[in-house]
Amino acid sequence: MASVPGQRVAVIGGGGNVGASTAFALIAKGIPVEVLIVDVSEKAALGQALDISDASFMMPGTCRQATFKEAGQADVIVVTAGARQMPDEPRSNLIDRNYAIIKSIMDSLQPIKSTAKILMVSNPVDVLTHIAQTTSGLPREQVLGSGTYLDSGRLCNALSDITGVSPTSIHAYMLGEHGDNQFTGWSAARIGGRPLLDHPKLQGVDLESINKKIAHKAYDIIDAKGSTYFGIGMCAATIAEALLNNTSQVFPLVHYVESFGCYMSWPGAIGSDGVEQSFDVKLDASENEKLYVAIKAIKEACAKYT
Ligand code: 6V0
Repeated sequence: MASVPGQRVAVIGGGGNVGASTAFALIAKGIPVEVLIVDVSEKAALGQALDISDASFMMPGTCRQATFKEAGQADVIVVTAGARQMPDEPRSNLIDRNYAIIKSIMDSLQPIKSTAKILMVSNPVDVLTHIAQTTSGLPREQVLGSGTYLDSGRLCNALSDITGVSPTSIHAYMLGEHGDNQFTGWSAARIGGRPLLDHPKLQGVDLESINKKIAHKAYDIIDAKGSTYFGIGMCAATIAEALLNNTSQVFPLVHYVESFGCYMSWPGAIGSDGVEQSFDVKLDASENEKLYVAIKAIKEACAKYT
């Protein structure tokens, strides 16, 4: 099939579940983009590319297998390569295994297009975003991670069930680390221009039980079916779409937050230059304590890899 002239998204690790789900979501969203599937397992990459290209004949996008060198010239490079969590394994355990993988990928992609944006999805995503930036050589604002966007979506879905308001009209974020040190920014959350916690249907609701449900959802899915991929695939495709279309939408994404001196999941507006704005979220004292715990954990983990 003829390729679409225009923008390209490369998915590194596209032979696996999260990468293939991301590639499929890019096509299914109807984005006029050429999706390049790259994987250390060329057979897996070929299989996913052929299968997804079957789904693309009625859509404006196309999908094919590609080399690391071609991927380095893409407009958005999504990285989903790496080891995944085992049942009950914390995301932080993956770091040593995935550090070597990310470094070798950044070497194989060189020379990377100077305007490319790298979107990290592999876990632990906060630390691996830092590693991708230092090993890719791209400016900080062009390297970001999917962070707590998926967790925030889970939160908005849970709040929608309680309040009866569409999840897209609930402005609430999971913040901090995408992992065991994430927390809900309850005091900054809004619904219909009002503080979320003033909503009548949230009175008397145990907020801690919502937090626990959100934080544990990935483990529940892994326990039931081995791994999570559809939700994160749609999130990664949505972020890539915002970068390609220069939408300046706000997402809770891993990016370098100057005032914290580290990468972490925090609301930022993104467009064709990458992360364009980072927001100063006002939290209450107990949330600030959780924030400092997350900053400390991420900085300690990153210190090994500078
Ligand atoms: P998977 O299905 O095992 O796929 C991983 C793919 O990476 C495989 O096809 C491998 O062949 C490939 N791979 C390994 N090394 C390389 C390399 N050097 N170059 C290119 N490809 C390589 O795992 P799955 O897709 O389930 O998970 C991938 C990553 O996503 C893991 O790190 C997960 O922890 C992470 N997730 C992140 C989420 C998030 O919210 N950020 C959510 C779910 C999973």
